[in-house]
Amino acid sequence: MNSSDDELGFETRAIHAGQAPDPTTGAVATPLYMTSTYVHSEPGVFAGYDYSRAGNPTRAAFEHCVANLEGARFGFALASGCLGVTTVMHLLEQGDHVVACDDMYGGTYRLFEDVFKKQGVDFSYIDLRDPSTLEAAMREETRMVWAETPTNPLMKLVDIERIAEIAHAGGARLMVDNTFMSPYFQRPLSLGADLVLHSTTKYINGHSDLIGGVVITDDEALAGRLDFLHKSIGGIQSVFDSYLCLRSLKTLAVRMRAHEANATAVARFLQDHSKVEWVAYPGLASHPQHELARRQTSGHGGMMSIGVKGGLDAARVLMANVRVFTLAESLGGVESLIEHPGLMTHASLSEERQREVGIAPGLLRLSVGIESEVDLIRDLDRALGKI
Ligand code: P1T
Repeated sequence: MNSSDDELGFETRAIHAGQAPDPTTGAVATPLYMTSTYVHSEPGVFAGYDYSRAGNPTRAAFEHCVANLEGARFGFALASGCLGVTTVMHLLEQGDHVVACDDMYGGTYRLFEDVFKKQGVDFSYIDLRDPSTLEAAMREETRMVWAETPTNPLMKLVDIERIAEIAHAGGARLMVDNTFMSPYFQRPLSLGADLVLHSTTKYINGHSDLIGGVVITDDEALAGRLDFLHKSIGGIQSVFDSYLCLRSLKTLAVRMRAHEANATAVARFLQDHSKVEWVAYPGLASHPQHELARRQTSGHGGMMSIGVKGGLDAARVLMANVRVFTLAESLGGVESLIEHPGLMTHASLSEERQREVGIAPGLLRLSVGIESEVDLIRDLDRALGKI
Protein backbone atom coordinates (compact mmCIF):
# COMPACT_ATOMS: atom_id res chain seq x y z
CA MET A 1 0.00 0.00 0.00
CA ASN A 2 1.23 3.46 -0.83
CA SER A 3 0.71 5.09 2.52
CA SER A 4 1.05 8.63 1.22
CA ASP A 5 -1.84 8.13 -1.19
CA ASP A 6 -4.17 11.09 -0.68
CA GLU A 7 -7.13 8.96 -1.80
CA LEU A 8 -6.98 7.00 1.45
CA GLY A 9 -9.27 7.94 4.31
CA PHE A 10 -8.14 9.81 7.42
CA GLU A 11 -8.27 6.73 9.66
CA THR A 12 -6.19 4.67 7.19
CA ARG A 13 -3.56 7.39 6.81
CA ALA A 14 -3.35 7.85 10.60
CA ILE A 15 -2.37 4.18 10.89
CA HIS A 16 -0.16 3.80 7.81
CA ALA A 17 1.26 7.12 6.55
CA GLY A 18 5.02 7.24 7.12
CA GLN A 19 4.84 3.83 8.81
CA ALA A 20 5.90 1.17 6.32
CA PRO A 21 7.31 -1.93 8.06
CA ASP A 22 10.84 -1.32 9.29
CA PRO A 23 13.26 -1.95 6.41
CA THR A 24 15.91 -3.72 8.51
CA THR A 25 13.76 -6.07 10.61
CA GLY A 26 10.29 -6.02 9.10
CA ALA A 27 8.83 -4.75 12.41
CA VAL A 28 5.27 -3.60 11.77
CA ALA A 29 5.27 -1.04 14.60
CA THR A 30 7.75 1.77 13.97
CA PRO A 31 10.71 1.09 16.29
CA LEU A 32 12.23 3.51 18.75
CA TYR A 33 15.50 4.55 17.12
CA MET A 34 17.27 5.49 20.34
CA THR A 35 20.44 6.83 18.79
CA SER A 36 22.05 10.23 18.73
CA THR A 37 24.28 9.53 15.73
CA TYR A 38 24.67 7.36 12.59
CA VAL A 39 27.57 5.73 10.79
CA HIS A 40 29.23 7.44 7.81
CA SER A 41 30.82 5.02 5.32
CA GLU A 42 33.15 7.90 4.49
CA PRO A 43 32.88 11.53 5.60
CA GLY A 44 29.52 12.92 4.50
CA VAL A 45 28.22 9.59 3.12
CA PHE A 46 25.44 8.05 5.25
CA ALA A 47 22.14 6.20 4.83
CA GLY A 48 19.76 9.15 5.21
CA TYR A 49 20.51 10.30 8.76
CA ASP A 50 23.68 11.75 10.27
CA TYR A 51 22.70 13.22 13.68
CA SER A 52 19.41 12.97 15.59
CA ARG A 53 18.93 16.72 16.17
CA ALA A 54 18.73 17.04 12.38
CA GLY A 55 16.69 13.86 11.82
CA ASN A 56 15.66 10.58 13.41
CA PRO A 57 13.60 7.78 11.80
CA THR A 58 11.06 7.54 14.65
CA ARG A 59 10.55 11.31 14.71
CA ALA A 60 10.42 11.37 10.90
CA ALA A 61 7.63 8.76 10.89
CA PHE A 62 5.55 10.91 13.25
CA GLU A 63 6.31 14.10 11.29
CA HIS A 64 5.35 12.45 8.01
CA CYS A 65 2.11 11.04 9.42
CA VAL A 66 0.90 14.19 11.17
CA ALA A 67 1.76 16.35 8.15
CA ASN A 68 -0.14 13.93 5.92
CA LEU A 69 -3.22 14.23 8.17
CA GLU A 70 -3.08 18.02 7.74
CA GLY A 71 -2.83 17.50 3.96
CA ALA A 72 0.81 18.60 3.84
CA ARG A 73 4.28 17.26 3.11
CA PHE A 74 6.40 18.83 5.84
CA GLY A 75 6.16 18.49 9.62
CA PHE A 76 8.61 19.50 12.36
CA ALA A 77 8.13 17.89 15.77
CA LEU A 78 9.22 19.95 18.74
CA ALA A 79 9.69 19.54 22.47
CA SER A 80 6.61 21.67 23.27
CA GLY A 81 3.88 23.69 21.63
CA CYS A 82 5.68 26.81 22.89
CA LEU A 83 8.80 25.73 21.03
CA GLY A 84 6.60 25.51 17.95
CA VAL A 85 5.55 29.13 18.52
CA THR A 86 9.20 30.09 19.08
CA THR A 87 10.41 28.34 15.93
CA VAL A 88 7.70 29.92 13.77
CA MET A 89 8.42 33.37 15.23
CA HIS A 90 12.04 32.99 14.14
CA LEU A 91 10.80 33.17 10.55
CA LEU A 92 10.40 36.90 11.28
CA GLU A 93 12.91 39.69 11.59
CA GLN A 94 13.33 42.81 13.66
CA GLY A 95 10.84 45.45 12.48
CA ASP A 96 8.25 42.92 11.29
CA HIS A 97 4.66 43.22 12.48
CA VAL A 98 2.26 40.44 13.49
CA VAL A 99 -1.52 40.70 13.74
CA ALA A 100 -2.81 38.16 16.26
CA CYS A 101 -6.20 37.25 17.68
CA ASP A 102 -6.90 39.04 20.96
CA ASP A 103 -7.92 35.82 22.72
CA MET A 104 -5.26 33.09 22.70
CA TYR A 105 -3.37 30.70 24.95
CA GLY A 106 -1.75 32.77 27.72
CA GLY A 107 1.68 31.22 27.12
CA THR A 108 1.66 32.26 23.45
CA TYR A 109 0.69 35.82 24.41
CA ARG A 110 3.48 35.85 27.03
CA LEU A 111 6.03 34.73 24.43
CA PHE A 112 4.88 37.49 22.07
CA GLU A 113 4.84 40.25 24.68
CA ASP A 114 7.79 39.31 26.90
CA VAL A 115 10.18 37.68 24.44
CA PHE A 116 9.59 38.60 20.80
CA LYS A 117 8.48 42.19 21.37
CA LYS A 118 11.83 42.75 23.11
CA GLN A 119 13.54 41.41 20.00
CA GLY A 120 11.90 44.07 17.84
CA VAL A 121 8.78 42.34 16.50
CA ASP A 122 5.61 44.39 16.90
CA PHE A 123 2.16 42.94 17.63
CA SER A 124 -1.44 44.07 17.22
CA TYR A 125 -4.16 42.04 18.95
CA ILE A 126 -7.59 42.19 17.38
CA ASP A 127 -10.90 40.35 17.39
CA LEU A 128 -10.41 38.22 14.28
CA ARG A 129 -14.07 37.16 14.26
CA ASP A 130 -14.68 40.20 12.10
CA PRO A 131 -12.38 40.03 9.04
CA SER A 132 -12.75 43.78 8.43
CA THR A 133 -10.76 44.41 11.64
CA LEU A 134 -7.86 42.58 10.02
CA GLU A 135 -8.04 44.75 6.92
CA ALA A 136 -7.72 47.81 9.16
CA ALA A 137 -4.88 46.34 11.24
CA MET A 138 -2.62 45.31 8.35
CA ARG A 139 0.49 47.48 7.90
CA GLU A 140 3.22 47.60 5.32
CA GLU A 141 5.47 45.62 7.74
CA THR A 142 2.86 42.96 8.56
CA ARG A 143 4.44 39.60 7.80
CA MET A 144 2.24 37.23 9.77
CA VAL A 145 -1.33 36.82 10.89
CA TRP A 146 -1.64 34.53 13.90
CA ALA A 147 -4.96 32.86 14.62
CA GLU A 148 -6.31 30.31 17.03
CA THR A 149 -9.68 28.90 16.02
CA PRO A 150 -11.46 28.19 18.25
CA THR A 151 -9.63 30.57 20.55
CA ASN A 152 -8.36 29.57 23.97
CA PRO A 153 -10.36 30.01 26.18
CA LEU A 154 -13.34 31.92 24.76
CA MET A 155 -14.09 29.61 21.83
CA LYS A 156 -14.30 32.41 19.26
CA LEU A 157 -13.96 31.27 15.64
CA VAL A 158 -11.97 32.76 12.80
CA ASP A 159 -13.04 32.43 9.15
CA ILE A 160 -9.76 30.91 7.93
CA GLU A 161 -10.52 31.27 4.21
CA ARG A 162 -11.40 34.96 4.47
CA ILE A 163 -8.52 35.79 6.83
CA ALA A 164 -6.06 33.98 4.53
CA GLU A 165 -7.18 36.12 1.57
CA ILE A 166 -6.67 39.34 3.52
CA ALA A 167 -3.31 38.22 4.93
CA HIS A 168 -2.03 37.22 1.49
CA ALA A 169 -3.28 40.41 -0.17
CA GLY A 170 -1.16 42.30 2.37
CA GLY A 171 1.94 40.14 1.81
CA ALA A 172 1.64 38.24 5.11
CA ARG A 173 1.54 34.55 5.97
CA LEU A 174 -1.34 33.01 7.89
CA MET A 175 -0.44 30.76 10.79
CA VAL A 176 -3.28 28.79 12.43
CA ASP A 177 -2.97 27.13 15.83
CA ASN A 178 -5.15 24.05 15.26
CA THR A 179 -4.65 22.55 18.71
CA PHE A 180 -8.32 22.64 19.77
CA MET A 181 -9.74 20.97 16.65
CA SER A 182 -6.96 18.56 15.62
CA PRO A 183 -6.59 17.65 11.94
CA TYR A 184 -9.55 15.29 12.33
CA PHE A 185 -12.05 18.17 12.53
CA GLN A 186 -10.25 21.09 10.82
CA ARG A 187 -7.57 21.38 8.13
CA PRO A 188 -6.48 25.02 7.90
CA LEU A 189 -3.99 24.49 5.03
CA SER A 190 -6.83 23.39 2.75
CA LEU A 191 -8.56 26.71 3.57
CA GLY A 192 -5.54 28.85 2.65
CA ALA A 193 -3.38 28.93 5.80
CA ASP A 194 0.39 28.71 5.25
CA LEU A 195 1.38 27.17 8.57
CA VAL A 196 -0.33 25.02 11.16
CA LEU A 197 0.78 24.56 14.76
CA HIS A 198 -0.30 21.98 17.32
CA SER A 199 0.52 21.61 20.93
CA THR A 200 0.75 17.80 20.57
CA THR A 201 0.47 17.73 24.36
CA LYS A 202 -3.29 17.94 23.66
CA TYR A 203 -5.43 15.91 21.25
CA ILE A 204 -2.62 14.60 19.01
CA ASN A 205 -1.02 12.68 21.87
CA GLY A 206 -4.28 12.62 23.78
CA HIS A 207 -3.20 10.80 26.93
CA SER A 208 -1.78 13.66 29.06
CA ASP A 209 1.60 11.97 29.38
CA LEU A 210 3.95 14.20 27.38
CA ILE A 211 4.65 17.78 26.29
CA GLY A 212 5.18 18.32 22.57
CA GLY A 213 4.50 20.46 19.54
CA VAL A 214 4.50 20.27 15.77
CA VAL A 215 4.66 22.85 12.97
CA ILE A 216 3.31 21.84 9.56
CA THR A 217 3.41 23.42 6.10
CA ASP A 218 3.06 22.42 2.49
CA ASP A 219 5.13 25.38 1.27
CA GLU A 220 8.60 24.21 0.19
CA ALA A 221 10.34 27.52 0.85
CA LEU A 222 8.84 27.81 4.34
CA ALA A 223 9.69 24.16 5.01
CA GLY A 224 13.31 24.75 4.03
CA ARG A 225 13.61 27.62 6.47
CA LEU A 226 11.76 25.73 9.23
CA ASP A 227 14.05 22.73 8.72
CA PHE A 228 17.02 25.02 9.26
CA LEU A 229 15.47 26.62 12.37
CA HIS A 230 14.38 23.24 13.75
CA LYS A 231 17.85 21.80 13.72
CA SER A 232 19.64 25.07 14.54
CA ILE A 233 17.50 26.13 17.52
CA GLY A 234 17.38 22.44 18.43
CA GLY A 235 13.99 22.30 20.10
CA ILE A 236 13.31 18.85 18.70
CA GLN A 237 10.87 16.33 20.11
CA SER A 238 12.52 13.36 21.84
CA VAL A 239 12.50 9.96 20.16
CA PHE A 240 10.31 8.44 22.85
CA ASP A 241 7.76 11.27 22.73
CA SER A 242 7.69 11.03 18.93
CA TYR A 243 6.96 7.31 19.29
CA LEU A 244 4.11 8.03 21.73
CA CYS A 245 2.63 10.70 19.45
CA LEU A 246 2.82 8.38 16.44
CA ARG A 247 1.10 5.64 18.45
CA SER A 248 -1.60 8.09 19.55
CA LEU A 249 -2.33 9.30 16.01
CA LYS A 250 -3.66 5.82 15.22
CA THR A 251 -6.63 6.44 17.54
CA LEU A 252 -7.07 10.17 16.90
CA ALA A 253 -10.23 9.71 14.82
CA VAL A 254 -12.01 7.46 17.30
CA ARG A 255 -10.96 9.62 20.22
CA MET A 256 -12.14 12.82 18.54
CA ARG A 257 -15.53 11.30 17.75
CA ALA A 258 -15.87 10.22 21.38
CA HIS A 259 -14.78 13.65 22.69
CA GLU A 260 -17.33 15.33 20.45
CA ALA A 261 -20.21 13.03 21.43
CA ASN A 262 -19.55 13.60 25.14
CA ALA A 263 -18.98 17.34 24.72
CA THR A 264 -22.25 17.72 22.83
CA ALA A 265 -24.15 15.99 25.63
CA VAL A 266 -22.36 18.01 28.33
CA ALA A 267 -22.93 21.33 26.48
CA ARG A 268 -26.65 20.62 26.08
CA PHE A 269 -26.96 19.69 29.74
CA LEU A 270 -25.11 22.81 30.89
CA GLN A 271 -26.98 25.26 28.69
CA ASP A 272 -30.25 24.23 30.37
CA HIS A 273 -28.85 24.36 33.90
CA SER A 274 -30.13 27.12 36.20
CA LYS A 275 -26.65 27.81 37.69
CA VAL A 276 -25.05 28.29 34.27
CA GLU A 277 -25.23 31.69 32.60
CA TRP A 278 -23.86 30.75 29.20
CA VAL A 279 -22.08 27.95 27.35
CA ALA A 280 -19.66 28.56 24.46
CA TYR A 281 -19.46 25.37 22.40
CA PRO A 282 -19.32 25.73 18.60
CA GLY A 283 -21.61 22.72 18.17
CA LEU A 284 -24.52 24.44 19.92
CA ALA A 285 -26.94 26.39 17.73
CA SER A 286 -26.66 29.15 20.37
CA HIS A 287 -22.95 29.71 19.56
CA PRO A 288 -22.91 33.02 17.64
CA GLN A 289 -20.67 31.48 14.96
CA HIS A 290 -22.35 28.08 14.74
CA GLU A 291 -22.88 28.48 10.98
CA LEU A 292 -19.16 29.15 10.42
CA ALA A 293 -18.33 26.12 12.59
CA ARG A 294 -20.54 23.92 10.43
CA ARG A 295 -18.95 25.23 7.25
CA GLN A 296 -15.32 25.24 8.33
CA THR A 297 -14.99 22.16 10.53
CA SER A 298 -16.30 18.62 10.22
CA GLY A 299 -17.08 18.47 13.95
CA HIS A 300 -16.89 20.53 17.09
CA GLY A 301 -14.39 18.81 19.37
CA GLY A 302 -14.30 18.46 23.12
CA MET A 303 -13.58 21.99 24.37
CA MET A 304 -16.03 24.49 25.83
CA SER A 305 -16.17 27.48 28.11
CA ILE A 306 -18.97 28.28 30.51
CA GLY A 307 -19.96 31.22 32.66
CA VAL A 308 -21.39 30.24 36.03
CA LYS A 309 -23.88 32.46 37.85
CA GLY A 310 -22.30 33.88 41.00
CA GLY A 311 -18.85 34.71 39.59
CA LEU A 312 -15.61 33.53 41.15
CA ASP A 313 -17.20 32.21 44.38
CA ALA A 314 -19.56 29.96 42.44
CA ALA A 315 -16.75 28.87 40.10
CA ARG A 316 -14.64 27.87 43.13
CA VAL A 317 -17.48 25.76 44.53
CA LEU A 318 -17.89 23.93 41.22
CA MET A 319 -14.14 23.30 40.91
CA ALA A 320 -13.95 22.03 44.50
CA ASN A 321 -16.81 19.59 44.10
CA VAL A 322 -16.17 17.76 40.84
CA ARG A 323 -15.03 14.15 41.24
CA VAL A 324 -14.78 12.73 37.71
CA PHE A 325 -13.57 16.00 36.16
CA THR A 326 -10.06 16.85 37.38
CA LEU A 327 -9.07 20.40 38.26
CA ALA A 328 -6.00 20.86 36.06
CA GLU A 329 -4.48 22.91 33.26
CA SER A 330 -4.12 21.43 29.75
CA LEU A 331 -6.72 19.77 27.56
CA GLY A 332 -7.30 17.17 24.90
CA GLY A 333 -6.57 14.07 26.97
CA VAL A 334 -8.88 11.10 27.44
CA GLU A 335 -9.74 12.33 30.96
CA SER A 336 -12.07 15.28 31.55
CA LEU A 337 -10.47 18.42 32.96
CA ILE A 338 -11.87 21.66 34.33
CA GLU A 339 -9.89 24.83 34.93
CA HIS A 340 -10.23 28.53 35.71
CA PRO A 341 -8.46 30.48 32.93
CA GLY A 342 -8.22 33.69 34.97
CA LEU A 343 -6.36 31.95 37.82
CA MET A 344 -4.62 29.20 35.87
CA THR A 345 -3.83 29.01 32.12
CA HIS A 346 -4.19 32.75 31.52
CA ALA A 347 -2.87 34.02 34.86
CA SER A 348 0.10 35.61 33.06
CA LEU A 349 -2.34 38.19 31.60
CA SER A 350 -2.84 41.22 33.83
CA GLU A 351 -6.31 41.65 35.35
CA GLU A 352 -6.86 44.59 33.04
CA ARG A 353 -5.90 42.53 29.98
CA GLN A 354 -8.17 39.69 31.13
CA ARG A 355 -11.06 42.16 31.42
CA GLU A 356 -10.36 43.60 27.95
CA VAL A 357 -10.32 40.13 26.37
CA GLY A 358 -13.42 38.91 28.24
CA ILE A 359 -11.88 36.45 30.71
CA ALA A 360 -14.41 36.95 33.50
CA PRO A 361 -14.14 35.70 37.12
CA GLY A 362 -16.99 33.22 36.56
CA LEU A 363 -15.40 31.72 33.43
CA LEU A 364 -14.46 28.04 33.50
CA ARG A 365 -13.01 25.94 30.71
CA LEU A 366 -13.89 22.29 30.25
CA SER A 367 -11.95 19.70 28.29
CA VAL A 368 -14.46 16.89 27.94
CA GLY A 369 -12.82 13.47 27.93
CA ILE A 370 -14.01 10.10 26.74
CA GLU A 371 -15.35 8.65 30.00
CA SER A 372 -19.00 7.56 30.25
CA GLU A 373 -21.27 10.44 29.29
CA VAL A 374 -23.65 9.74 32.15
CA ASP A 375 -20.83 9.94 34.72
CA LEU A 376 -19.67 13.31 33.40
CA ILE A 377 -23.14 14.83 33.50
CA ARG A 378 -23.90 13.42 36.95
CA ASP A 379 -20.58 14.80 38.21
CA LEU A 380 -21.30 18.31 36.94
CA ASP A 381 -24.90 18.19 38.13
CA ARG A 382 -23.86 17.19 41.64
CA ALA A 383 -21.09 19.82 41.81
CA LEU A 384 -23.35 22.57 40.41
CA GLY A 385 -25.90 21.62 43.06
CA LYS A 386 -23.44 22.73 45.75
CA ILE A 387 -23.38 26.33 44.51
O1 P1T B 1 2.02 23.54 26.57
P1 P1T B 1 2.65 23.48 25.21
O2 P1T B 1 2.72 22.10 24.65
O3 P1T B 1 3.95 24.23 25.13
O4 P1T B 1 1.63 24.21 24.18
C1 P1T B 1 1.37 25.58 24.17
C2 P1T B 1 0.00 25.83 23.58
C3 P1T B 1 -0.09 26.30 22.28
N1 P1T B 1 -1.29 26.53 21.71
C4 P1T B 1 -2.45 26.30 22.38
C5 P1T B 1 -3.75 26.60 21.70
C6 P1T B 1 -2.42 25.81 23.68
O5 P1T B 1 -3.58 25.60 24.30
C7 P1T B 1 -1.17 25.58 24.30
C8 P1T B 1 -1.08 25.08 25.71
N2 P1T B 1 -2.26 25.23 26.44
C9 P1T B 1 -2.44 24.85 27.76
C10 P1T B 1 -1.50 24.30 28.51
C11 P1T B 1 -3.80 25.11 28.28
O6 P1T B 1 -4.19 24.56 29.33
O7 P1T B 1 -4.52 25.88 27.63
